[in-house]
Amino acid sequence: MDHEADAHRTDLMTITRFVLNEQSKHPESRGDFSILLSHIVLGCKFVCSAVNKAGLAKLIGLAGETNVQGEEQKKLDVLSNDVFVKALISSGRTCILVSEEDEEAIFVEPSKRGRYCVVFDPLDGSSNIDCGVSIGTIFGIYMMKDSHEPTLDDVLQPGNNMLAAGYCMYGSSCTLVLSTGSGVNGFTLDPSLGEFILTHPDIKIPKKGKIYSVNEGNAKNWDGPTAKYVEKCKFPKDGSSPKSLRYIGSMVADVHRTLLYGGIFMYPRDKKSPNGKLRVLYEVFPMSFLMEQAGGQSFTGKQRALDLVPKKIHERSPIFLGSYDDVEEIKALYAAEEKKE
Ligand code: AFP
Repeated sequence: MDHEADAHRTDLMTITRFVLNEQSKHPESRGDFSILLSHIVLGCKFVCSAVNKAGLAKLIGLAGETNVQGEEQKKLDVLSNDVFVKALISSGRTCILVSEEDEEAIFVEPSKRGRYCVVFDPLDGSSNIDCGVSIGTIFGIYMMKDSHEPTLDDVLQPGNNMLAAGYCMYGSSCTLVLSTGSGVNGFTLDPSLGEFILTHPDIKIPKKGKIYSVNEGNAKNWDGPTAKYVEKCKFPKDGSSPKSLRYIGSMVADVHRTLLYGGIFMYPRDKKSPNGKLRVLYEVFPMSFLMEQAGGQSFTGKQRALDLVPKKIHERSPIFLGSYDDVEEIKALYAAEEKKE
């Protein structure tokens, strides 16, 4: 009998225990962040359960509304947004919420207000719901610097100022990946316990990967550096093997694979979309934060993604993120292009 393995199996590191351990490293902490996180975790569990029941509960289908990006909203989007907004406000720890589903930022009423600003996409990849492909929730957390009346400027901060970021993937299992600024850890929901258990401690992205991930259907409109990079992936001239292409079209799933296996995920600008497609505050920043914390990089085609200062809450940006060496290559191609201009 393997007593050591048994001891390990019975000594479960739940996300609550993990966060409390982290909190104890900061004696000045009042536990506000742990409370906020427990409300986010509750939202993720609720959405996970709703996603799993979607077909049965006839939740799939259009809710008849259109979101701020002009996309038709599914019932699950509406539901997930409601759940997260309510969970975040009821935590008593938030002051401003920015959701992909709401055109305007939500300013929490003073009696329920706390110090944190949360930016989130409650159900990213929603066009994949009907065919059962992995989808997810993405979130980023900022803290108000002082106790002034909250304004939009409190969320229009560079990603570098984020305190924490994460995503929850609703796939073959429900996985929550989190960084509070000292590494990245992954937790898997044990449905029988209803608890997220630490299953992927201290995730580090491989320095170089064998996979590139991009919507090649947009290739005819790409700029020079993106086209050159993808050409190099397919027809390397240095004797190395071509890279494999994997693209799900659901950012959480594509980024999760990139984080675990290495490689690069790209949503570049193109002639039709000069700013790409993905949203700075609740897609680009949280994923870039996680990538850097795992030892990778994130680049917009012009600068380090986390240095961007958004001017609008639903702003978009091109993005290249993943293994350090792979992002270095795309950076070199953009630098060469800039020299020519
Ligand atoms: P949906 O929420 O409309 O499915 O969009 C998902 C997404 O925002 C992101 O999760 C994907 O990485 C990206 O869009 C896929 O976009 P393309 O369909 O243009 O490749």
